Amino acid sequence: MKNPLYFPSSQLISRRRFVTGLAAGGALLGLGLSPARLLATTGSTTPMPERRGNHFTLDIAPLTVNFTGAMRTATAIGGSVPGPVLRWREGDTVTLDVTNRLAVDSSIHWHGIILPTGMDGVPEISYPGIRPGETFRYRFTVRQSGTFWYHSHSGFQEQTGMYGPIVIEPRDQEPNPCDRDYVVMLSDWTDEEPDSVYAKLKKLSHYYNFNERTVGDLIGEIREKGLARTWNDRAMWNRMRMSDRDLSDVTGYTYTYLMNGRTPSEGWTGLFKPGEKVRLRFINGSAMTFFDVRIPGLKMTVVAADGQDIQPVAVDEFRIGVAETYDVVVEPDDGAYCVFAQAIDRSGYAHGTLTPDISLKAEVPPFDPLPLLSHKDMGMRMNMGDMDGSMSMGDAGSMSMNTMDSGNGAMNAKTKRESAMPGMQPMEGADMNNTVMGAPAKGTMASMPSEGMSGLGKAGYGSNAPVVHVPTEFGPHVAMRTENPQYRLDDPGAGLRNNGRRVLCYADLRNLHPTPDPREPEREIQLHLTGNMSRYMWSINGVKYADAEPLRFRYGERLRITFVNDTMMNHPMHLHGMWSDLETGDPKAIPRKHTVIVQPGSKISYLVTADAMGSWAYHCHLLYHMAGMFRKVVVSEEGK
Ligand SMILES: [Cu+2]
Repeated sequence: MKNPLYFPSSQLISRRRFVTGLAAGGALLGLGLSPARLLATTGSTTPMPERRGNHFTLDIAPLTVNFTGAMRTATAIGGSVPGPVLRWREGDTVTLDVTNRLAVDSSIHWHGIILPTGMDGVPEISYPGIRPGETFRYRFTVRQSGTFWYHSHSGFQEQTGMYGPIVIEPRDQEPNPCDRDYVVMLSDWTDEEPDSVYAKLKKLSHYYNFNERTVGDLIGEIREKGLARTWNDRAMWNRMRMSDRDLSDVTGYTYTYLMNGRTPSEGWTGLFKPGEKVRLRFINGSAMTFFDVRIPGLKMTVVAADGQDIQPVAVDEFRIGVAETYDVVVEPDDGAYCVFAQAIDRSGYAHGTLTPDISLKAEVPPFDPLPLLSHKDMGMRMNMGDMDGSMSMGDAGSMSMNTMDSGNGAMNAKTKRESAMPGMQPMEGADMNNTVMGAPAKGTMASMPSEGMSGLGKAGYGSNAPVVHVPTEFGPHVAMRTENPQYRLDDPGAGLRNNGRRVLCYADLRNLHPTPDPREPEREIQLHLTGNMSRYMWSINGVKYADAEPLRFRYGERLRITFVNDTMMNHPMHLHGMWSDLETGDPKAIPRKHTVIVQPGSKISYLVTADAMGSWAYHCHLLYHMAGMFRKVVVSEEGK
């Protein structure tokens, strides 16, 4: 690929920022260097700081850090970035005294932990937050085990370092005993103030995205596809004010990606003895970054997702969305291995080394090619034969967009009427194979039993409800609406399709234990993830949080949430206080997650047992999307 990093002249980079990018690896591409030429230096093996027991004292305080060659002030919890690993035991009652030594309000949320609403740590929803100088005592009984994490739920503090891992030892026997156990926490650091990052995104949403096509790319594309088709494709993307390389809002241009707080130039190091089983607990504690993770030369057996044991599945690679966790078991033999976590937009990476010998080095692999978003990522109808998703605008037809120049009422009225059509077709599930890569794998929705094709759809198989774009979704604040969103559980996502590796996808997730609540859903709520990238406005059903009514669940009910993604980005949706039982095609082994990626232009469904009274947060976990793409959930006896 020629000149994949294109620096618009209007965005001259300062020397300092260039060094930042270099540290992140992203700028190496611009220089024509491959990260493969860098050998991972085996850094120190200083373990992550760790606290154990059932009474913890944690301070939130400023901390001077230097990740890029420049001194900056982080917001740290427990004296380090990331914060210390908190080790709890299932069944224990833990007490956590958290003192705010900042000049501003703060908070700590225990991500994925099932607890009373008052202990959840979300300002204005669970409690008032922690004022400067105050100590808040959290106290709750730990009713689960596995890998989780904690972070600030105030402003942009999470971006400045307020996050840390939680590991909960099971009360019963661990189903996958290992000889070694490491936390691998991924995160994204910027030397900029998060407020300034956000302001730049508001002003120019492409500010950090240098993956726009160059003139050279255009010439190559014309040669390959012909002028007419190239023109159609590009005209469409331009009308949408989006780019087929819009994978991340914020990139390696400003971010330095960290693994357990180590920069790419240091790397994290984990030691093992040959023959040992090593458990790696991956946690994505980033503000904005999805990572694609692999360990060249090693199969990874995924044994837990979001802290919950699953039926083991051996893969070469997995994508981890913001706030998700995956536990994998590896069995390395003699030699050093690179734990490689490249950002989804290939603008940088975090890495570590698994090695039996501190002096052994593992080579950092080159980046994978830049993923291109396809029409599939827009939820367009596709021809059966068009498996690669590349097709011209003329073929797609029914995609609806609001554009700056044609987003008028007449057009909206027309698209609204049309949009109701695809979902009305009774056999909506029947053409799901269209979007599956290659042959349908297990968990394909096409295997849905026919008796489940009426009403709400059987628990475990997803929804039969028509996709409806509600009136609030129409207007300049919503740039696009997907016309034919599909379940894409078998799709590993843009950049990971057909890459020759066995890549984890949601269809692989099967709970290790029988589905805890096998009831059928009593009702379904369809939520559309909406936005306008060019204005950097994000919302649900076209309504931002500030203008939204709470979602109301009736205590004890079993309901289904179906998300439809009417944007071009992945959104990791996080429901607090209750599990998201992801419908991956097996009602007997429904996996429980706390954070579910909704792929661009797709839909996804999960079941929720409303077993937690009170008020809860429900939001996209991309930090700069959260203000708009957020809802309060109220669980009460009456449910209204
Ligand atoms: Cu989002």
